[in-house]
Amino acid sequence: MAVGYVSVALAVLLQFSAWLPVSLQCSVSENQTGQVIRLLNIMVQSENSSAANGFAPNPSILLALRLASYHDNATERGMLGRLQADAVNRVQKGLTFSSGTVALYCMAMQACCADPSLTPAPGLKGGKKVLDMIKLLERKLKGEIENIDSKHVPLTNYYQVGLDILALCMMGKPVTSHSVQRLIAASDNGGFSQGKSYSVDTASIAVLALTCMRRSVKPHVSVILSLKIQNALNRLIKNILQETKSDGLIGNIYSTGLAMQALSVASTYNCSSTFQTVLEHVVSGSFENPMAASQVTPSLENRNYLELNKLDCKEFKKIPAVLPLPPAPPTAQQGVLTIHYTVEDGIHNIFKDHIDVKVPAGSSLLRVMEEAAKISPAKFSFTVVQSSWGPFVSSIQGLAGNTNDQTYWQFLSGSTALDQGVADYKPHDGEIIVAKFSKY
Ligand code: B12
Repeated sequence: MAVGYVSVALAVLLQFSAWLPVSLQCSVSENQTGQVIRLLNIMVQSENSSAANGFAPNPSILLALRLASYHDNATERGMLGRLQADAVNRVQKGLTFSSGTVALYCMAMQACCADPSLTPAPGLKGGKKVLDMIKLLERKLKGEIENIDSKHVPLTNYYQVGLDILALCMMGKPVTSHSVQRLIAASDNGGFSQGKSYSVDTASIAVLALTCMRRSVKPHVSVILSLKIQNALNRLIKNILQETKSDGLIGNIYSTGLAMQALSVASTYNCSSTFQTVLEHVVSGSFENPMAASQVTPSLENRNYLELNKLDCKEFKKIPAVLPLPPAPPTAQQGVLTIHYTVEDGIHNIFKDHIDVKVPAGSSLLRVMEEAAKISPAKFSFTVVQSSWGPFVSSIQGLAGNTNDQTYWQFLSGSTALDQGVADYKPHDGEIIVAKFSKY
């Protein structure tokens, strides 16, 4: 009886709360649209400059631009053409093309209403006029799954396996139940963790992929698979929600956008405090990195990757004129900063070197590392590889991270892992920065 009263009271409360304006704020209101436009401009400007420099476009950015309600037609069209040309070039020359990159290329093409299986390829070997990106993605996913079967780890990572399944499913292509079950098994057996922390980003992509699969698998054809997918989704949603912080962020600020997409398609959650905190971060400049902007923008307008094949490619609402960005606020610290920088082999414990570095206020961690390398190259020289997020530190003191061994250079402030890369993170005076060779 008591339970009955409680549930009636709860039902009334839930109905009532639906009328409270605060619970409705899960996407930008009219007077907040400027923040979305600012992020769109950051992405458009970065793409225009990479086009001018002959760099390949970023498919995550094209995806985000296509999902937005405002558009820059010329940039999007130009990006699609360059994306198609880059895919053909990579295949022709046998350049690196990871499975997740192929998946993002396919999703971006699809969002532009271009069929990825008919990618124009004028100079392809064998007289073929088109490149079939879907077949390529199927082969890439097969490679990932075979590696999991034989070596218990994907060729890349489970974030990319999730992207592969999501892209194939969004293109209406069958995904083997074995592949889906490999993703589910990883989600249950710690495959989504990086070191000590749970990757909300990976879990969110898996939720989007599995939600797409759940919608496409006919329950009467495969009752068991449908049930397995639904149960996995329930567990993933629970895990993601468990990572919610007191300010509403889920994981960290850079995973929250993807988490919002996942939660909005697969469950009901109180999005308002999450949304408000994300918006505050947009205002305070946490998303100046165009890749970060691309992953958060869809959720600011309550959009998600499962909508990418429903977009209208004719109707464009132009992005209002580029608003002049306000000048960057003056950095609180002026003058010179001292950073205590340590480089440590945390796996074989062979070396641990320390240096105090002086840099001008407002310098990035990359600048600190460059200064350290100038002073003592034998101990602090390092290499980077460029990625969609900026420079990724691949080796320090000649010791390089490796996907097979699951090793990498992790960056910490004291004992807390940084949530930005070395080019974006700006250390403060007296900060202890540790680069630690670690396992993930
Ligand atoms: C997998 C992963 C890793 C793996 C990559 C190796 C592997 N096994 O593939 C490992 C564990 C090594 C890693 C390391 C780091 N990561 Co990481 N990573 C991811 C994750 C979950 C997926 C990346 C991916 O495969 N994308 C898909 C493919 C197709 O795109 P891609 O651009 O080709 O992917 C490559 C790059 O993204 C690169 N990479 C991965 N992480 C980072 C971080 C930075 C700053 C850079 C420049 C490059 C980079 O490795 C990918 C595989 O080759 C993303 C989540 C996300 N939301 O994007 C976080 C993510 C990109 N990482 C992040 C961070 C902060 C880091 C670290 C700086 C953490 C730290 N404190 O040390 C380090 C990088 C330090 C360094 N050496 O420079 C943040 C970046 C946020 C930001 N604003 O910059 C993200 C968004 C996670 C988060 N929510 O905090 N990462």
